[in-house]
Amino acid sequence: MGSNLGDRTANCMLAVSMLSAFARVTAVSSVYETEPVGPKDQPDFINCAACIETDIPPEGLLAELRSIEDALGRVRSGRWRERSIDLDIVFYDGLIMNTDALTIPHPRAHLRRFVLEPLAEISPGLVHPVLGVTVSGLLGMLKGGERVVKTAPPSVLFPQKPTGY
Ligand code: A4P
Ligand code: MG
Repeated sequence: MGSNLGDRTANCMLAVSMLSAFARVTAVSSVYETEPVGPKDQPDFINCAACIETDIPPEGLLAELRSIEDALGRVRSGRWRERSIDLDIVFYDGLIMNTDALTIPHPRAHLRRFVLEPLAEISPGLVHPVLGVTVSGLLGMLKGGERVVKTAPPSVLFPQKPTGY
């Protein structure tokens, strides 16, 4: 997830809390401040990653993520532009799919430090189903790129105790 408008960390925290209303949140990453990829005339992002368990299929999950984005006041001002919250599906099990609405794995995730650093923290051994490389392997293959700095621990995002259901 990413936010670069308003109280960026609070937006991510609220998004995790709204995810936990319908899915089991099994892990959250630290909070990272990241330089924008794409247009530079916008604020730095806060990015983080969550792992969830759910029975909801990908299309339904995307609809849930959309409604969280709407609830957190996202205004769609253009591709790669500033937003209060962006919730993307990076991986879904080992699923590979490509429809008009949904590409899984996310087609640019493996190229982005702001995705791979948080993900490597919670799922370093997860294998990218198309590339056949682990998340930590993909991170190791990245050269340079935009600045990514850890700013807060996972407990800031998800202070609740695991529900254990
Ligand atoms: N869509 C397709 N596949 C997916 C998926 N796996 N997960 C479709 C979520 N959505 C998916 O998304 C546009 C369309 O993507 C949706 O209608 C959905 O059906 P959007 O959230 O409305 O727009 P967007 O995020 O601006 O577009 P896009 O192309 O997905 O952007 P990216 O590639 O996700 O990049 N820099 C930093 N530092 N941190 C960031 O978080 N984010 C972006 C957005 C650019 N630069 C950034 C960051
Ligand atoms: Mg998005």
